[in-house]
Amino acid sequence: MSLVLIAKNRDFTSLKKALLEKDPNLDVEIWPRVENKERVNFAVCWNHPKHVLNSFANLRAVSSLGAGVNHLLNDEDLAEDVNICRLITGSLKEQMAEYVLNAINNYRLHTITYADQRKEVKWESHSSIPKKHAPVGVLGLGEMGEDVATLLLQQEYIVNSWSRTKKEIDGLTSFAGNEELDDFLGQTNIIVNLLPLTEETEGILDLELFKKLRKPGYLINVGRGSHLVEEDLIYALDTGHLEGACLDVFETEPLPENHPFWNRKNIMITPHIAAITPAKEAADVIIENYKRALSGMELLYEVDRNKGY
Ligand code: NDP
Ligand code: OXD
Repeated sequence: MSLVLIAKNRDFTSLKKALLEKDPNLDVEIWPRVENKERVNFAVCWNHPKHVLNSFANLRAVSSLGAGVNHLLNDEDLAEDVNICRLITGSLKEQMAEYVLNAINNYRLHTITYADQRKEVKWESHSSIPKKHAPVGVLGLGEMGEDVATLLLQQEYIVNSWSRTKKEIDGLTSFAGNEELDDFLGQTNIIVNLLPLTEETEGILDLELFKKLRKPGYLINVGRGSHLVEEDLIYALDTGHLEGACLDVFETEPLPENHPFWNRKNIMITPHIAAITPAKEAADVIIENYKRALSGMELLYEVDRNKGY
């Protein structure tokens, strides 16, 4: 029995070390150096290459190295009876909440504008946007979205959320389903995308959606690049439907050097770092799920293939 770590261009040294520190008897291999593929029962994947998973005939479960599983659900080679799970840790949620709060504060307090002005030796003040004039709308109130909303509520923001099912959190206004999306947008200035990428949510961040936001609108995309229609963002910024955006995820990563987003002062860009899975915490969840997979138990954060997340 063995566990394999699979990714393109990723150094797994610290994760392997953390796994072996927790359980020295574990048999951990790093793809592509897998001695005996027949022995592999569990895989941990991030941006794995095509057709690699069907080379493991005795695979029982696959874990994402993060919260998103679109890369696994889109893998047509993954057999129906292989269970899929996500990797959620406390620190992942905390980092995400801090990232979003920071992005909102940068926007409200014009931090990026002042950094740009410094380069131009320009002394000019801008009024900050009061919290009460900037209701935040969180698209997707799952593991990440809930922590983001909770931190923003603690910071006395007005917070709305949109999900498939209604949520009950003190102080939060919850909207659910397609029929309530327009109401949610109409009460939101700063929109934070934390939806999973599914057939239903792909391309959801488009011009139609931006037009329905309260003005001034601001976008924070920490979900996936394919949630956003990139040319619609440019158009929305040029026509005043949005004032700016903070993007952590992109259709193509790394963002190509000649991409138009790089030249936009009102687009803040980070290289997919909003929340990074820490090796030690990841090792705890991976080992627990490896044991569960071997004994046929339900996995932690198991994905419902029918729902698509
Ligand atoms: P969850 O699966 O825990 O939550 C998903 C949320 O989206 C749920 O509230 C769900 O509703 C809602 N949702 C799903 N489909 C729809 C739909 N069609 N209409 C309305 N609501 C919908 O996901 P996580 O919070 O763990 O993560 C969300 C995404 O964030 C990940 O898939 C990943 O892409 C991204 N991510 C990005 C990171 C980064 O570093 N940039 C780090 C971590 C995650 P309901 O609650 O009703 O089921
Ligand atoms: C994740 C991510 O899904 O980092 O965890 O994007």
